[in-house]
Formats: sequence, C-alpha cells, structure tokens
Amino acid sequence: MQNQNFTSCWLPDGRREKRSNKLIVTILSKAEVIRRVCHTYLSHLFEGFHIGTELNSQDEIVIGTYEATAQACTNDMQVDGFELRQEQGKTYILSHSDQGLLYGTFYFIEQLQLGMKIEDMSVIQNPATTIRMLNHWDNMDGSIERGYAGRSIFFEDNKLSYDKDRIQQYADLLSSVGINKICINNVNVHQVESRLIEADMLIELQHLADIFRGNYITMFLSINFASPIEIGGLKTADPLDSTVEEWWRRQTKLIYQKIPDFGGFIVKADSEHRPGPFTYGRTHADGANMLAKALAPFNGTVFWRCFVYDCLQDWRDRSTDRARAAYDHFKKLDGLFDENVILQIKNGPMDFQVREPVSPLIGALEKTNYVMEFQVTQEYTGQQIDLCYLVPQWKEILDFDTHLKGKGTTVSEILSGNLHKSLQTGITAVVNVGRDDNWTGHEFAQANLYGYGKLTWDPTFKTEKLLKDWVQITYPFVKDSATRLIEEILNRSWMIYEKYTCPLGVGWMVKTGHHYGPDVNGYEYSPWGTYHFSDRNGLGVDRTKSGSNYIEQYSANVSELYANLNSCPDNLLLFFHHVPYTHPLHSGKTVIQHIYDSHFEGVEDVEHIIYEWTREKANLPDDLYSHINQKLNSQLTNATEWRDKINTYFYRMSGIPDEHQRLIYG
Ligand code: BDP
Repeated sequence: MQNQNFTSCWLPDGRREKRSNKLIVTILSKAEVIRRVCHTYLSHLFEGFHIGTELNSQDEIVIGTYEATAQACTNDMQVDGFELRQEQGKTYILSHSDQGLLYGTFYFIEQLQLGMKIEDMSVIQNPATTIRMLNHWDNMDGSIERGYAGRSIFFEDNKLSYDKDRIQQYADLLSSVGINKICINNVNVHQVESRLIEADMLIELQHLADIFRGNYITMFLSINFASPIEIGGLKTADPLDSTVEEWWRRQTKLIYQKIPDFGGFIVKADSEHRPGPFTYGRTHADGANMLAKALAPFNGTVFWRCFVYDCLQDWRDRSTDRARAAYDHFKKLDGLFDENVILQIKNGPMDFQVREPVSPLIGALEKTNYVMEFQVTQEYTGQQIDLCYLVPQWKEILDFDTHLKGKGTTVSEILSGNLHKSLQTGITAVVNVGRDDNWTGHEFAQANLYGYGKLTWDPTFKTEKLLKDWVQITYPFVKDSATRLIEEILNRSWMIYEKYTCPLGVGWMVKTGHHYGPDVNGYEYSPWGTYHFSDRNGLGVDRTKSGSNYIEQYSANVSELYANLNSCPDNLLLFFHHVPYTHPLHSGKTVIQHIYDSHFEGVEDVEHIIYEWTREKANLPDDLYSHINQKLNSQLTNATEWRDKINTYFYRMSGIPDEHQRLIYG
C-alpha cells in the first residue's frame, strides 16, 4: 500500500487561512469533475460554501458553457479555452467545453489563492497548443529511470499498483496547469512492460485511464518496437511485413476495446540499444507509419522520438557528431510521415544538458508534426538534490529566435503552430514526480512541474510571475521575507548550478551511468559521442565547418552567430569551438580564468544561500526549514567536489595558474 500522507503542493489544502465569508457557486455542467474540484479545493478557502445547480439571485459564481448559461460567446475562443466574466453582479466561468470549464475553475481557485478579489476577475485564456504532455519514465518493477522522488506512483512488483486518491490528486495537479496528455511508462520498454498492451494488463489499465479521463487527460503507453517478437511469438518486427502489421492492428484494436479514448504510443527506436526499423533496413517513416495505420481508425497518435543516435559510435575520426544525429536522421524524412505521427524532438541536439543550443530540427520540419521534449526530472541538473529551477532555461529556449522565416521566428511561435499552420505542434516533457510525500523529492522541484505546465499553456508567461505565483500559492503560511528568499534562490539556481558544473556549454563532465557529480573524463574515452577534447592546449568541440559542421543545420543567421568567435555567446563557446585556454571571452576573462572563477563563485553562492536560509529560520516552518537545509548542505558537498575536480583537472592540463592563487595545487 502506498503512503497516504502526501502533500498537495500548490493546490489549496488545510494549511491556508480561510476567507471568513460564504461562497455560493452554481454549476450548470454535468461534469462530475467540476463539482468535485469545487468541493475539494474551495472548502479550504471559505468558511462555508454552497453548490447549487440552478441559476438564482444569490449565486455569486456561475460555472457553465456559453450555451448552458445563455451568455454571448466571445470570438476566437478555442474549445478548451475559458473566460472569467463579470455580468450583473455575478462572476461567470465560461467555456465551450467542460474541459475548458475545468481549467477555468482551477484558474479561479488560483486567483483566490493569489488574493485577487472575485469581482476583479475578468480574463480570456486560450492554450497555445493542444499538445500539453508529460512522459513518465516509470518501470513496472516500481523503479523510475532518472527518478529522484521515490518509487513509481503507478507500478510495483511488475504490476500496476497505485493509490486511487493519490492518482486523482495528481490528475488535479496536472489539470490545474493545463496538462492534457500523459504517458505512464518508460520509453525504454523491456519485456515486462511490453506486456502492458496484453488483454489482462489492459483490464487493469482501464481503471487508471478512467481517473485521467475524468480530468480530460488522455493516457498513452510507450511500446517496444520488437513486441511482435517479444510477446507476439513472431519471428520478425519488420514494419513492412504483413504479419507484423496485422499483429499491431489486432493488438491496437484490443486496447481500444478496453480504453476507447486511448491516446496512442510513444516510441524510442534504434537508440541506445532499443530495437527499431533499422534492423530490417527500413526507415523511421516506415516504422512510425505502420503503427500510425494501426491507430488511425481509433484516432490514436504515434509520438515517435527523434533521440536516435548510434551510441556505439566513436567520434575520433570526426566523421560523425552525435549533435548532428536528430537532424540528419529526420530532416530528410520530412513529409513522409502519416498525419497521426508526431515527432518528439529533445530541446537540444545532445541530451538535456545544463546548457545546449536549441535543436536545429525545431522549425526545420515543414510537412511533419512535432513536439519539443523538455526534461523536468533533473537528470543532468542536480537530481533533485541540488536546487535547479528550470523555468529560466525553458524560457530561454522558447524565446530563442531561429530566424527560420526571418527575425522573430521564435521557438514559442513555432511550437504554438504559427510557423506552419497545418502542422500539429506542442510540448512534452519527462516528469519529475514519484511516490515521495512531496511528489518531487526536493520540495522546491515542484516549481519546475508547475512552471512547465504553465508554459505549455502559454509559453509567453514570464519567469518571475510564474515563480512568484508558485511561491505564494504553495507557501501562503510563510512570512514575507522568507517568501522573497525562496523566490530569489530559485531564480538564481540554474545559473549557480551551471557555474560549478560543466564550463561554457561543453557539457558531459558527469559521472557515467547515474550522471550526478563530476568525472571530467568519464565519457571522454567512451563510445557515446559526448566529448570535450581537452588537451594541454585547449578544449571544446569544433562544430563549425572545420569540424563536424553541425552549425550548417541552422538558418544562415544562427549558423553565423555560432560560427563566429566574435558573436558566439560565451555560455556556448565550448559547445561550438575548440579554443586555447588563453582565449579571451566577451567577459574579458580568459577561458581558463573563467573556469577557475566560476567554480569558486558557484560554491560561494551555495554557501551564501545556506547562510541566508539559516537567517530566515524563525520565519519558516520547522519541517520546511530542515528539509531545504539538508538539501542545501548536500548541494554544497556536490558543488565543492565539482569545483575541486574541475579546477584541479584544468590546472594540471593547462599548467596555467589561477590569477588569485586559490588552487590547492597552485
Ligand atoms: C538520457 C537518459 C536515458 C534515457 C534517454 C532517452 O540518460 O536514461 O533513456 O535519455 O531520452 O538522457 O531515451
């Protein structure tokens, strides 16, 4: 049995002061979820509230579609958008659909938590995209690949095993920020998870899908491309083999008999030892389309991942570059995918590093649907031990100007579907939750989940606003000065993490396998294609024309920006260039002095945060104080290890002393 003692994070719970007045809400919708959500969360905010089902003179809040409330419809309302409207002394929560009403109701609740007066609430909101998704990397044995918040909320002992209340609360958390699709199992699908699409498992999955359906969240499964062999008893998984096609058609039909609104499949193929169409000399379009055809009669979708690279390549001969892989594999297939295939492209060309440039495939596909994939779980960004608020990173990516159709072709414009109007686009991410009471291990990592959801709804939301709102609604009982401190340390945390880890965008100096802590050469002599090429003269990866020419995958403007040492931003210098240690940065420092300084600064920043946190002790609840204090001290140990290893390594490699003589070996 799972722990019942979970905390609700940003949704209202018993920790809040109630408003002394009563609230009368009239719900003109048959959707059970609206009633339940009002009941569950408004009861924490008001001394008393009453729910009615008919309009009358006393009601203050009316929730219903334009049709049910006989309110005039606002132009340009999307089906899951919503409106809050003041009319004759009442506040209306309006939409075309119950789904939109659910989002509107959560918005209303959030505004109350933020202290807004009801009579001032007036807004129209449409989501930027219809694909607002989360991917779980949960395994059926209960472990989570790259999970840092305890065991899976869905599985244990190779079975489905979940607490219904907890899943319901999770669904509410997701709906409160607009998430509408979820994949519940790891993209690395092994034999046991392949069985999820078999009849007995589907009976169990039905109940889980019911809970998510109640919140208008569609459920997906990751599938194993070799399932016809692994569980179907066939000799091949060749996508063009008719027995294979038939097997997938039958299996898919079975799924829809049990889960009529099933979303579809996520597929990781031909990557990191996963099977795929390459085994049979077929293309990824062949593979994806075969599955798409099985799903099409039921309106299902295939999310086909572009994280495809040969992890056994060795780039010593410079003939390949892992950064090139996604674009090289998929750009040439543009236009060959069926309508219900959506390509899933990681935000950067490598793999969720602390800093990477934006993937050049975003915006480059003109005839193929796609989503961008972020990583909310902090695999390479501190593993929910170190603090790393990722919204500023995502915002930087979303605001990036690709120049693909001239100035202003930002990633958020592209993902909102404004570049190629006929395409389906959107955002997905690997989630950071587990069975820990606080959902995310590090309680402040909840802010990443909240911020991610909000950005999928509207990528133009400002980082500061998202942070302020999250802190205010999550910690209404925390005093002002401590609230400001939480905001401040979260806001700076990505920069601080970057300072004490891999310098200037080079990435990958992590311990191999688990990816926490420093190991400068851990991946340097492995075949995984993730090198920094440090020697006694310099470091960095030449991805310009004289190197792998990865830069050619961008628009001319962007390519030039990165190719030219005068314009390439310092924070990506080593991603694009191999330079001497004495190379001067735009900041005026040399590369080597920057490495030393930033690593010392990163550790000092963590020490300073600990000092500030300790000073606020009296203004913080004991459990929150000690939880964060303990995490910060672990972070300090990690940051110190990074500083010492990186600085020592580069001092010994370069032989150039630190100007400030701080090095142990200096
Ligand atoms: C890498 C992870 C690995 C995942 C892979 C993926 O280290 O666990 O399976 O990405 O996205 O970041 O498939």
